[in-house]
Amino acid sequence: MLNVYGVPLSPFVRKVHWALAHKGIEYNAIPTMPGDSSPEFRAISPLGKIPVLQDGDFSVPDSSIILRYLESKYPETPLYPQDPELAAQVCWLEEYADTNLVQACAVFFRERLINPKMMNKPTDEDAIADAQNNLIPPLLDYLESVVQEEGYFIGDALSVADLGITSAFVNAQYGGYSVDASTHPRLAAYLARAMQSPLVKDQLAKEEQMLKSFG
Ligand SMILES: N[C@@H](CCC(=O)N[C@@H](CS)C(=O)NCC(=O)O)C(=O)O
Repeated sequence: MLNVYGVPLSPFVRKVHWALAHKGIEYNAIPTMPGDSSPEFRAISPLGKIPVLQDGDFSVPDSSIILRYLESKYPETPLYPQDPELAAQVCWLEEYADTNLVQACAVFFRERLINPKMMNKPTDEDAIADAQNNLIPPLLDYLESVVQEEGYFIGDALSVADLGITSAFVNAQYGGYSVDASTHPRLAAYLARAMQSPLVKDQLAKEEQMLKSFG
């Protein structure tokens, strides 16, 4: 069976769990914290990052590469459109989500959950204000200009763009942030649809136990 190293509160690990669930592939989730320094983990994750996928003797890190591997190996229930332009667009949106969007969303998660409840550190309200006022608005403006009014983020089927974007916003939501429907109505409506989808609801229910441990 496949092994996925990481913890699902990581937006990148969550993407991999969602992709596997969407494709109906069973796997073992191997709890591993970011930066794990054990030689066994470093051997399969040279950058020390989660997630890593292990498939027998083969292993590969990085959520986007893992998703591409899963698509090649299990092409049923695809996560990439056939159309070349649409395929490029969903990969770009996945990249956008995995970089600047995750970074901005992570501020709320870190400052309102990880630091005060796990690291015994005070919340940095200036960092939250900076994310809210400077980091997030241009990202939301861009996403608002691309997202469809109905259905998936783009295209007519679930794609890696949906996984990346929704997963990033889950972390912001855990940190008490939500997109304002009065300024970004299409994006807010999309996120409401995505969060209510059976795949996402089912997967987030599995994270609840871990969240409760934060108190
Ligand atoms: N591009 C990578 C990013 C993975 C990543 O940054 N993971 C974080 C956890 S959310 C991590 O393991 N950080 C540990 C570190 O940077 O040492 C992916 O898509 O998997």
